[in-house]
Order: sequence, then structure tokens, then C-alpha cells
Amino acid sequence: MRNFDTTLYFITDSTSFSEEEFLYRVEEALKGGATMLQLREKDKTTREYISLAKNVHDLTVEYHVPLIIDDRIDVALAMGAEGVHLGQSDMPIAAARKILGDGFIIGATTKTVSQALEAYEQGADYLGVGAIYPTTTKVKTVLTSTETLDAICKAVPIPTNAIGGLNKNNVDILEGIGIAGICVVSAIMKADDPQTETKILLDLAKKLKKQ
Ligand code: TZP
Ligand code: MG
Repeated sequence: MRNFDTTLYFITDSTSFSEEEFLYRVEEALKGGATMLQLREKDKTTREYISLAKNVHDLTVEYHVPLIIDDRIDVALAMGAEGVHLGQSDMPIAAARKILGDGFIIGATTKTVSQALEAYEQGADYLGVGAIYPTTTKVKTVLTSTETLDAICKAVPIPTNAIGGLNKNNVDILEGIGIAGICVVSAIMKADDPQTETKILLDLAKKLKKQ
């Protein structure tokens, strides 16, 4: 069963936080209504990634939110996450689907219509498209226009989220595009009050979806 809602998809970044502070922020975002959560770790050892993922999973299970692991199918399988998110340099979606089976949520980063169609055809459940704005989060990316985002939303029948530099003051650029939701890292991760920020962003994301 792949049941998920990408309306407000919070992607974490533990850089510069103690584990205690990080888990506190994750829980605040869950209390604020984040509908999906991705653990995104680039510098941890496999053991560290699994250990942190287990602790995050204890929280996401409590709030009935699916936990998606960035990049690492092995980590997701080892600790029992609900899904994985794969970029263009990670394992192809078809190979991941073969390994993970039908029960897993598989997300893909795509920046063009052809990448989006390929990911969909190979069995991706949702897409992340961006960066819409320049981002302060550590990532190799290029800007994606809202025209391309719009074309991707129209080309594939699976939920498509916008990502990159999004915050409560600039998401209006997404009005009228058929997105399923927004992905944010720093807007929540670095907020003074992550719970309140999450509530505000959830409200905005819901309104964007209705248009
Ligand atoms: N992919 C494209 S932009 C990005 C990723 C992972 C980072 C988004 O982070 P932020 O802080 O919401 O700009
Ligand atoms: Mg990746």
C-alpha cells in the first residue's frame, strides 16, 4: 500500500544541529502538520544514517507521516522506512522498483519533461521539480522555470512537487500550476518556530493545490 500526501513535504538537513535539537525540530514540524518527511543526509556513515533514520522513524510513525530516505535504498530497507527519494545520479527508478517492490514509495528528482516521463514510466510515485529559486541548502542543482514545472505537471499523472528556495513569502509564484505540494528544507529547518512555520506553509500549500 502506497498511501501518501505530498502537500507539505519537509526535507530535513541535520547539518549544524545536535541530534537532540534536530529531532526536536523534526517533531515540531510533525506537530505543525508536515504531510511527508524526507531524511536527507549527505555526510553520515551508513551506520549513522541508519541510527538517525530509526530515531526519526519513531517520530514519523507516531504522527502517521511516511518517512522517505534520500538516496539510500539500503538504509531505507534496513530500518523500515516507507520510501526512498532518488535523483538523476542515483539508482534508476526501474531498478529501485524491482528491488523494493510495490509497497514502497519511490520519489524522483526531475528537471525536464523527458526526465519526468521516464521516471513515471519506470514506476516513480511522485516527482520533485526544482530548484524554483536559488537555495542555501547544500545541493547540486540548477534553476527550473515555472514553465517547465507546469509542463511536467501536465505531462505526468503522478503528484509533482515544487522545490528550491521556497518559503511563505515567495510560494505565490506557484499559483495556477497543478502542483501536488511544496518541498521545503530551510524554511522549516531554520525557522525560529518550526511548528508555526509548518502550519503557515501547510495552509499556503493547501491553497495552491486548490487552484
Ligand atoms: N533539490 C533542489 S533544491 C533543493 C533540493 C534538495 C534544496 C531545497 O532546500 P531549500 O532550503 O528549501 O531551498
Ligand atoms: Mg540523491
